[in-house]
Amino acid sequence: MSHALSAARFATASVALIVLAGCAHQAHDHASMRARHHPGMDAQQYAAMHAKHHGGMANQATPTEPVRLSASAPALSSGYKKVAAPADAKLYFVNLRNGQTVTSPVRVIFGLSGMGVAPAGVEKEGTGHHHLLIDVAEVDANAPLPANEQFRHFGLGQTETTVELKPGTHTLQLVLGDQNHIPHHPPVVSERITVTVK
Ligand SMILES: [Cu+2]
Repeated sequence: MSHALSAARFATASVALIVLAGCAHQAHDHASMRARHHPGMDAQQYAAMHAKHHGGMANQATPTEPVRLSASAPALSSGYKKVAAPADAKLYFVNLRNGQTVTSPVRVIFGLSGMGVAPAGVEKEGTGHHHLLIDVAEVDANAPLPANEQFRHFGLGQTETTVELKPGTHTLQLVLGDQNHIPHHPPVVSERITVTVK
């Protein structure tokens, strides 16, 4: 079916219809749809309208319960002063989202903005290294992150990895650690997501 033709014929009256028709596509390109059907609309307006018409289609996944993270203290009981993190620091999964179905081995790409990545052992303000938490429900924000199968360290400054996961559901989360693997103050953590391994 031609969207361009129907758009021309029915003009504004069929805007809702066209948007709903767009939903039928597995992957529709928002930018080109917007340009074709709503040339006067900017990306933000289009996103708002699109979200309204989809009515939750875009994200049907049940939210994942956040990790239980202890309140961060500026220093550890040993007197160790934590490395400060800017308030706008953001840690996120580049290629995974909550509710996604994946196949093992799972490639995980780490995203960080507002801070830099430095290897463990390197003391440099505004930096840290990645940790991937697998099926972890609780994190002590005032201690070095454990190093085991559930707490994976990327002390060379790696920004992606591939993990073997058994079939079923698993939670994934990223936590940034300083040169000594201690969470920053405030802690820099990603959303905790659930993925289903086929
Ligand atoms: Cu570490």
